[in-house]
Amino acid sequence: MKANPQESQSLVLIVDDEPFIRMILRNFLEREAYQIVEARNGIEALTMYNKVHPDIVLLDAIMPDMDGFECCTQLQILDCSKHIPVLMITGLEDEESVDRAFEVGAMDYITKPIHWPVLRQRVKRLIQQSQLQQKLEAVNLELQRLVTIDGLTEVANRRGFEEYFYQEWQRMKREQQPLSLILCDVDFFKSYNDTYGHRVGDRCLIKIAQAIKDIVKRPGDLVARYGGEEFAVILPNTDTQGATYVAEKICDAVRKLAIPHQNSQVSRHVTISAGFTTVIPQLNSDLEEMFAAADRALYQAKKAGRDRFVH
Ligand code: GH3
Ligand code: MG
Ligand code: MG
Ligand code: MG
Repeated sequence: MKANPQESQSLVLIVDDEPFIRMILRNFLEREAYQIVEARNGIEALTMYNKVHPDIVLLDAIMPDMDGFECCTQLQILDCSKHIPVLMITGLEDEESVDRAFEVGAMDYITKPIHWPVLRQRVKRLIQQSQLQQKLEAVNLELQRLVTIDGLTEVANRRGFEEYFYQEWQRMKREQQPLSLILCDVDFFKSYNDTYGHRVGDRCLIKIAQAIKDIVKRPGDLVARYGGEEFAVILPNTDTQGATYVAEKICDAVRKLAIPHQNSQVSRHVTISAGFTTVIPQLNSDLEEMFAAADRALYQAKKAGRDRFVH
């Protein structure tokens, strides 16, 4: 029974100090349509691993320079997230060696003389498991990303906002750097919905989110929709002057979208109000107080006539 086509492209790293063992393993696995690379000891194996990133490592235990146990330990350190399948193939049959092999991260263990049908199945299964594991990890990462993204506007959602705000708050506290938070709220948006309908309202929010994203582009900055028609911008390492610049540009960009709003009481177009605050987080200060300060500034902007920012 041959390996299936997907596995046939898999790359096997054979590590053994005996040329004869390497040769018979190579011959057998090449017949199974695997690609093969070889190493003569642990040190060569690590170099080769870094160079070609094989799908599986067949690892002898006793070798000069660096043995299989040490090599396996080092492989886990190199790529701890990738779950490299290491299959130990060794003459050592004692309990201690078996235990040690699994402790240092080997995924499977077979003894010499090699039972070829068993080897074939183990190699096949280990590669399949590792590929499945990698796919699951990719799906998991994507899911983690999705739960922090707002489905409508594709900026961060409230959860993404809260996680990032907390993270950057802690970082700015450690680094004693200024953190700025801008809160934006669309003016008279209830009447916008009442006038144009909820779907047009949604499209308006998408445009506003995009306009904000186009301005807030520095790596480390985050745009979020933290409420219905409320957006937040987190600006790490940004002082009052920087935040003033960004807040002004955001208000201006929304004005320039020139989205008609015939029932707005401040303009013929959709506008936003914004409030921001800048702090260097201290040990005894807390981030809810920072959020509340930005919210108070936003309220002041509303009270002062909307279509403006206050800090
Ligand atoms: P103000 O200038 O004081 O902010 O007035 P406002 O009408 O914007 O304030 P209010 O908080 O009373 O209304 C917010 C409105 O935003 C309520 C709701 O109709 C609308 N809204 C909230 N979330 C969404 C959404 O996801 N889609 C749409 N289309 N509208 C939303
Ligand atoms: Mg050996
Ligand atoms: Mg609101
Ligand atoms: Mg509003």
